[in-house]
Amino acid sequence: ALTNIHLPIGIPLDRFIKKKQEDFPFATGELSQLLRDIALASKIVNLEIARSGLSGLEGAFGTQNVQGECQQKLDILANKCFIRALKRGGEVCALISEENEGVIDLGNTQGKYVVAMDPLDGSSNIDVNVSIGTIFSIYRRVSEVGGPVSEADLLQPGTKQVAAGYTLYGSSCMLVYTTGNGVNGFTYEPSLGEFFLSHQNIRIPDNPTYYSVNEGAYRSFGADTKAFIEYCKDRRISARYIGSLVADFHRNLLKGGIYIYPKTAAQPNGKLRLCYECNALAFIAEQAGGAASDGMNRIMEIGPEKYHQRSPFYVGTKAMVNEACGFIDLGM
Ligand code: AHM
Ligand code: MG
Repeated sequence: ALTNIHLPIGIPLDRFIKKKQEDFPFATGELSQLLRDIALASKIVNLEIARSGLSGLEGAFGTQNVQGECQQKLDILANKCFIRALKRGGEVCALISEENEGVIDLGNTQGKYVVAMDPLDGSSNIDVNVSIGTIFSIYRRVSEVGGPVSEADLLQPGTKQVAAGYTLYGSSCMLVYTTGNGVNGFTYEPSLGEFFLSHQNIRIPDNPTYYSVNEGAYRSFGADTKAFIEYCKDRRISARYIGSLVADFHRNLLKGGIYIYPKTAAQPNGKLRLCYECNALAFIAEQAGGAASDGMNRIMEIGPEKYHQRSPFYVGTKAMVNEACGFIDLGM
């Protein structure tokens, strides 16, 4: 019977992007093209992740990135893949990546956009078949089109993002993005090779379903973070922590909750990077009705001074983020 035929219910990502572009009669289609390039690179990375245990792509590459972190083979592959897609696409003149110290000039002098990205986040989970992700922020360049790229292009506050999103390589592969007009999620259908709209206009639930923090580091947390964790326990809020930011964020986005990476004794600015980890998720959280803070300031209003700048990160359901920030001890 026809009822046994499984058709994807949502429209394909390409069609969705095109439909959205039609709402802006003066749009040139460049941002749409850029989003399609990111989707294409995501599909390739997804494929490589899925077969990495067979293709010899598991394990360390043997080098360190600028942060002194050990690079995995898949980190390098994903980085190359996104750089290549954005170079060929032509809309992006330059990008910063977790894997490269400086700005990567793509040679697209006519490109209007710059990108900040973590090509493959969740290093500790790459080799153990646990969800990982790609995070991206897109900005309009502030330097003149046609001229050289400037540092200021890539050090814009998150409020200047024109689009941001992530791809989650999880039990299914999903691409979630915003252009500042709500958040939509697309699930990859591997046999058709397409992302289809599956989560329209995502709103983060108000209920405090989960708190997510690496409690193994509890002893090095400040009194404020410890107090907030105790407060969560008093309220019998469930703990969930994958150790992959995209996956932890995504779960809390759909179910309600807070993700925290606070400052610690050893890491006074936390671990996560403002430009290519925090800002994109902050934009999505806010667009879904949530919030993101460094404990004191709205994440998106922090003007970055360095490409790889770190920031404490509190993101998720608005009330929980406000409560967590209410515990911040200014004297700490
Ligand atoms: P990475 O960019 O090296 O993968 O590090 C970022 C990751 C996040 O995905 C995750 O939330 C966090 O580091 C986990 O850190 P920890 O192991 O300290 O809890
Ligand atoms: Mg990362």
